Amino acid sequence: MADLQALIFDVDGTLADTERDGHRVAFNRAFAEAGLDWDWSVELYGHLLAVTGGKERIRFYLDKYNTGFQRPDDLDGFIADLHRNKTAHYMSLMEEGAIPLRPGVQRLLEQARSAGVPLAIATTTTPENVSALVASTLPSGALDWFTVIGAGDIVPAKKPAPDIYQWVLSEMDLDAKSVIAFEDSSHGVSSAVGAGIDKVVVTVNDYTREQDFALATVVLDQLGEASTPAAVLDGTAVPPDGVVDLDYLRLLL
Ligand code: XBP
Ligand code: MG
Repeated sequence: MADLQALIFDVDGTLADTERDGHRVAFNRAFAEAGLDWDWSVELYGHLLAVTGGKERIRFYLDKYNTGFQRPDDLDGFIADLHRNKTAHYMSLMEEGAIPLRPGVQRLLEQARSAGVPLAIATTTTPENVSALVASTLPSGALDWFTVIGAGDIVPAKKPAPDIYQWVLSEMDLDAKSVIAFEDSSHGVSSAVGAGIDKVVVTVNDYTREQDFALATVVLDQLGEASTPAAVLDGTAVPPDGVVDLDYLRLLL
């Protein structure tokens, strides 16, 4: 059994349910401010999540769902401006405390810190968004709980490509077989597994529940607290009392 060297967390959908009431709302506010009549409904946004990365998602929307839009000559610049404004709106939403952490997240982060197990982040979202979420949900200075934060355009290819997990593993000089990744989506699992991580704990949400998680180690509805125990949706490793803790994770490894 390898020694557990780090826990690597995805952000959107895993640390917090940020997509529907955070990112989606921020995109729509940026569109309205730019005078665009685009409105990403809860349902449409579920389809748009097929592509990770906000700039990439806007382009996908134009290619697939809004082909009649008269594109400006500098489409890249247009999308970059829209996305910059979307990030500002997202950060404001986080400052207002719009989205809490998912059950069990803070408990597990704190347990790992106490036990000296390093924490890291591997996400496709913009780095400022990670800082804003952490600042609005965890104690002051909690960004420093994470040894490495891999986010956004730091790698050229976003999930499901393995690049962001490879980057985090390389920055921390870690063997992929000695870490556990936490994800909410099949793209995230593909990214982690592609980087050689074969222990991936999935906590699903409403957008990802029906996805294919054949490559995940275990699929849960949440990390669990004593008062709200986690349910196993797929896999044989049942967390004792429905609470994902370090003992359980070490057994997975
Ligand atoms: C999250 C994403 C992100 C956010 C939007 O995927 O795809 O793009 O939706 O953030 P994952 P930005 O949880 O797999 O990392 O607009 O900052 O890209
Ligand atoms: Mg995610």
